[in-house]
Order: sequence, then C-alpha cells, then structure tokens
Amino acid sequence: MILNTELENKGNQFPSKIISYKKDVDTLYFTSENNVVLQLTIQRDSVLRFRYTTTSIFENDFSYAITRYASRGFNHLEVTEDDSKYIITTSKLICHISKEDMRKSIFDAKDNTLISEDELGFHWEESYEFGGNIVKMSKNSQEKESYYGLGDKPVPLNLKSKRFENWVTDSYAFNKDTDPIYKAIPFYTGLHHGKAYGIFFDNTFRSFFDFCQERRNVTSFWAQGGEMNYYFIYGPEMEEVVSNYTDLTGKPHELPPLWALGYHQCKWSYYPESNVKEVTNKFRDLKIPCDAIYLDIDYMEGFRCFTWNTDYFPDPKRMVKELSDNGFKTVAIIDPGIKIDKDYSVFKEGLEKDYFCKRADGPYMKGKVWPGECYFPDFTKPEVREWWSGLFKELIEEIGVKGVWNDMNEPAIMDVPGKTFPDDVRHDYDGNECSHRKAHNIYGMQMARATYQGLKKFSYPKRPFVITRAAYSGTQRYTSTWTGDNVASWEHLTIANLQAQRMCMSGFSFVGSDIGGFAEQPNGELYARWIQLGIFHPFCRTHSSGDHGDQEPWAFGENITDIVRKFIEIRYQLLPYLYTAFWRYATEGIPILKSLVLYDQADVQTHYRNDEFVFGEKILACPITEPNAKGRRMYVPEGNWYNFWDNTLVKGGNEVWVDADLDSMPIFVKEGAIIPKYPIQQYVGEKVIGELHLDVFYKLGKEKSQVYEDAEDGFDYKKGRFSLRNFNLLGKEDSLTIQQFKSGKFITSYETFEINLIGLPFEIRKVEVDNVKIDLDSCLKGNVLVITKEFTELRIISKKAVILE
Ligand code: MIG
Repeated sequence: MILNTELENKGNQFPSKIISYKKDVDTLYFTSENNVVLQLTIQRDSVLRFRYTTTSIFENDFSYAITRYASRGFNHLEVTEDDSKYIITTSKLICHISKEDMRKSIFDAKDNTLISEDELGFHWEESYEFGGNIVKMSKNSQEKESYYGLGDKPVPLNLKSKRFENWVTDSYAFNKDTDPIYKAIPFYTGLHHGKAYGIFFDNTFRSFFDFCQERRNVTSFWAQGGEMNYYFIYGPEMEEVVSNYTDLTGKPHELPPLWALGYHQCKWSYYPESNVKEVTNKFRDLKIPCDAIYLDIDYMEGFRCFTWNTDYFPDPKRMVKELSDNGFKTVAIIDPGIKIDKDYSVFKEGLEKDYFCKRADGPYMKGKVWPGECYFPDFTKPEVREWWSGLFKELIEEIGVKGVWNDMNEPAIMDVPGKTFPDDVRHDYDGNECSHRKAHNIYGMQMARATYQGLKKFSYPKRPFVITRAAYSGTQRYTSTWTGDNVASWEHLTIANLQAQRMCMSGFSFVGSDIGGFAEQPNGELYARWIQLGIFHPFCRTHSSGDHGDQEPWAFGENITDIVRKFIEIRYQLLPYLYTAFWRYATEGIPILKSLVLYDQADVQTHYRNDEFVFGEKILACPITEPNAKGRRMYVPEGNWYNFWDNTLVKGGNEVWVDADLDSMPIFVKEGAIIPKYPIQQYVGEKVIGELHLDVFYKLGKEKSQVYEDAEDGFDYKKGRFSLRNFNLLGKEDSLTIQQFKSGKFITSYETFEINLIGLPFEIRKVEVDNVKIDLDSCLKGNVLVITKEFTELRIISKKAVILE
C-alpha cells in the first residue's frame, strides 16, 4: 500500500546492495550503499530479531513488550558468504541475506524447508504527514499457508485473505469483523508444509497486517512510524511458536490466586450495599458457587478514582469484610481519567507533581469521561507508575479489596472523533519521549502495570489480581483481561469463543468474555449456552450493562438456574485441572486453550476449524452456538475420546454428531487422561480437600498427565512449596499401571486419592501399590479405588491375567 505518492511522488524506497558486514557476538550488522542497516540478533537458535534503520542510526533500543526474563543464548552460530548472499546458520535455522537487495529467506536447518521468504522485503515510504518513515515488510505467502493469532480480532481463526489494523480502540457493541478493537497484539503464526513459525512486529505505532488480501500471494505488515523491528520465531510446532513468543513477551509474573479461577459475578452496577449483599446472599442460598463480586463505577464519589460514595457504601471496610466472611472477594473498577476538581486529592497531587499528560503545545490533555472533564496520568513515566501504585494503599491494604479492574484504558475519551487522545499528546515513554502515535497502543498496558504493582505491594503476602481491557503484547505478565463490550447475541457467543482461543494463541491466556453479553439482554437459553462456554475460559465472569434487566444465574427461571449451577459446579470440580494448565502457561508459556490447529497441526482438517478447542491438555469442548439445538456436528481430532457425560468412546479424525440438549454440551476427554477433581465448593477454600479425586480414562498404550497444587495463594510456591505429580499411565489388555513422580515441598491437605477407573476393559482381580497387594474389599467399590497419595506405582490386574499366570 503506497500512501505518499501524491505528496512527494516518491513511492516505496528499498535498500540497495550490501557494502559492509560486521559481527558483534550475537548481533550482525549489514549496511547497504544507501545507508540502510539491517541488525540481525540471534536471540536463540529458533528466534531471530531483524531490525532496520534507513539513516544508518538506530533509535534507542527500548521495548515495553519484551521481558527482561526472555531466554537468550544459542548452541550454534556460523556466518558464511558466497557471491550472492550471506548465510547465517544456527542449530535450528538457516537465514540467507541477499547481497544485492538485503532480501532474506529462512529455512529449517534440519531439512532445508523454506519457511519464510521476503517478497519485496523491507521497504519504506518517507512520510510527509508524520515525519519519519512508514516502515514495511512483505513476504511471499507459501503454498497453502494459513495464518493465526493477532489477539482479540473478532473473526474466524484462520486470518488468510484479510487485512487488520492494530490501534487499541474502545469498541462498544463491536461486531463480527469490527477492526481494530481493544487490543494490539502484533504477533501472528504462519503454518505451511506442516511447519509453523511466528512473526512478532514489535512496533507500537498504528500498524497493519495484510494476509494475502491486497495481493493473493503476499503477506505484509507495516507501521506508521518507528522501526521495522520484528522477531522471527520458529516452531515447527505451533505450540512451540506460541510458547517462544510468550517467553519473549513474558509469562504471568505470578500464578493467580486460585479464587481468581472461580466464577465471578459483575454488573454495571451493583449498588448500594444492600444490593450487593442481596446478590451475594442469593448465590449462597441457591448454592451456586461464586468467588468474586465486582463494583463498577457507581461505587465512587462522582466517579472519582480511589473514593467511595458514602451514601451507597457507608462503611466499605465493614462491607468488604462481611463479603469476605461469606467467601466473596471484592473487585473494584479504576479508570485512568482523573476528575478536574481542585478539592480532590488525587487530582491535586497529580497536578502538583506534574504527572498528567500534556498536549504538544503545552496545556494538559483534557478529555471527557465518566467523571466529566479529566486529566490523565502519563503511565509511561516510571515516577507516575510508582505514584499510581501507591494510591492503592487504602483500597487494598485498609479496605481489603482483592482485585482491581482497569477499564477505559485505551485510553477512551467521549465525544471526540477517534475516541481517544489526539496524536500530538506527549509521553515520557520511560525516557524515550514521544507523541501519542507511539504511546497509544501501550498506554493501557502501562496503566495495568502500575495497578499491578500497587496490588502486588498492598496485597502481599497474597497474590495480586488485576483485569484490564486494553492491552499490547506483554500485558499478560501483569494482568488478566476480558474482551470488552460485547452483545447478548448468538453471533457474539461465537465471537467470544474465537476471541478467547485467539488470545490464548497470542500469548495471553488469562482471558474471558462478558458471559451473556454486555449490551442488551440474553434469553435464558443464550445465557445457559454462554455459561457452558464460559466455564472453559480461564477468566469466567458474567457481566452486563445492567440497563436491559438482570443477568444473574437466577434471572431466567429455575430451569436455567439449575443448568447454570450444574456447569459452574463442573468448573469448580475441575479447578485443580485448570490450575495445572495455568501453571503450565505461567512456567512454559503453553496456551491454556488450544485451538484444534494448535492441538494438531499435522491434521489439515484442523486448519479451518473454529468452534472446537482443547481446554488444558486433555479436555475437548465445543459450545452450542445456535438456538433450539439438540446437539451439533463437530470435528473430533485424531485419537480416541471419552464422552464426558456417559464415558462412551468416540474415534477421532471425524466429524460427528453429538447430542446436547440445553442441559448439556459436547465435552470429551482424551483416552489415557488422568483428570484431578475437587469436591464442589461454594467458593475456593470453603472446604478442606479431604481426598483428591482422579478420573482415570483407560487407554491401551501410554499417556502422561500432571497435577499441580500449592497453597492456592501467596508466594511460598516460588520457594519450592508446591506439589507436582507427574503420572505415567500404561494400559495393556490385562492390566493398567500408573506411575507417580512427585516433586515440590508442599504437603497437600488430603492423604488419599479416590481413583475412578473409567473404560477398563477387564474385571479387576488384584491391585498392587508399590508391589504390595492391597485388600480390595476395603479399597474398591465398583470401579472406584481409594488408595494412599504416596504411591509410586499402582498396578491394576485383570481376572484374565489369572489364566495366563
Ligand atoms: O463507558 O464502567 O467495558 O465493562 O461496565 C462504559 C462501565 C464504561 C465499559 C466497560 C464495561 C463497564 C462500563 N465501562
């Protein structure tokens, strides 16, 4: 796409031939005759960073996205050249750089498959309007290539033949295909010839990605300023691509407190206090598990952050304590806009200390939001973040609020074109001063970061919990997120499914939608179907704008209440399973939800599937997204799967019909899986776990499972006080063996496992725990076995084996 043609008649410009090459440890510099420098850094054997300047001078190297914990180092690096190119070889990749025009090709070092190839490669336009360059990159699309990722785009998973923009935008009642919306995550995964790679374009300016839309065989990306600066991340497994990207941009700094994985109830707004209590009490009366209750903007005094409306909430500390005694954690909203009010302490302090954003020509950036006219802290300044984090002292430490919800942090401004700051607003950008053009996409991220720092300080020794609406790559280190102001429609149920999966494959797994829809009102059927999907999302919260009626689990009649309860109960039973998946995400960057393509990229059937996904490692779920359905067709990936409801076996690799009346939905468990379950609790910690239930799904062959547990809050787990159980299952025709390898110093509250043996193809004759035969009369009822948690090998032997002995 050429923008400047009419202004300057220049069009695209290109690097000319390479005239010099220099190597500095892990970084190579290639300089062209016309002063383009390509800086290639070997981040890891499978991660290459490409950075270009057109003036021979690079800007200060600074990124909010890249974590300082990113892995560095490689096993092998060799640079050679021939007449036409430089050849850079690591243990995973080979990169060719053409001496003629700087174009690059990247190959798999193992089998020389061409993975990525510049078309025009790097090129640029000098921008009359903005100054500086519009930086561009284009690549040839490979045969049958598919594209995935890019954060919260509300479109089918495969991005091929579409163009997208990254510019964080408040998008009330967005729709299928609305672009851009709340998040900017300029990272995608390409997949062709069975191999996947990723591209992370770490440029915070307004950017664009075109996946073969403008030209059928070309993929390109560009930004309206800044540097061409991108990372090439190799798999070849898509899961590795995502986990390597997550390594680069960061995993959550802490596990969430376990309660944060429970069910949350929200509305705009619950007030006064009596209303909050009415709602929370009803959860307990109706025995619907719930862990968190939210206070939206009406709890504040005139929407002033860090204040309380004392008519509605005369004694917040007492209320929060009472809610907490009833198992509810209180989460309060905090927006970025600070009301212009000379008697308001936060405003006064911000003004005195010069913490608010300013226009290029001097005055403060003034904008209208809920409180009326506001100024906005420059969260890109370390000192401002420090100040902001300190403001949480009273709310968290004194009053006892457990989580903070950051909204409107795109930043959203009312009644102006563009719905945000004008481009000229100045930002500190951690000492790299710039305009809003560069800071816009990370403004919300830096607000959430400052909020996170406050929670971390004042919640200690408990873990922080934050939720944000706006995000850029890397925001997952600090906070969870939701998908913004969706609508109570069937189409939006589908969109919620797509967005959650897409966020997970974009490195940001702690995500959920407003269950039931924010705008308008769902009917009972839609609400129930949405809860069914929502219990499989890492963040599980009902929220609504509240102006179209009630949206609590009991708002749609008893039949729906019963269905909703049943599914929320499943969520609570599966908490140790979800927590284990979260632990894998937080330690290895493995996405909690795995779209079928990510789960099995070798199966081309998965490349265009959207609805089905794998939750954690072993559970396959598929929401019903149409009214009046009695079931649906869905694709079951390769392998054998047990139907969650009746334990019947289904052979995968096929599209099948699955019955699912309103009180059911398609859920399957992978054969060989060991699924941990807790008893149903009304909130996390209600019960002492007296026994860990393990559903063991027989398989002829081998399968591995894990169970991670710890104190469910606090930081002791970082000092080794966790309990990790690695289970190896081996099923034979006449026996089933489970080995357990335990690590970590945490001692779980229970002493025994209750093992439910599902799908055993034989009758049990004998059970041995660590080679000692146990008394079946006392330990076995039907197919349920109760044994010590301390075993290292459990053997279950069939009656048939008698004959052989
Ligand atoms: O302009 O705080 O997305 O979740 O309830 C609306 C009120 C502001 C938008 C959020 C929504 C929240 C609402 N907010």
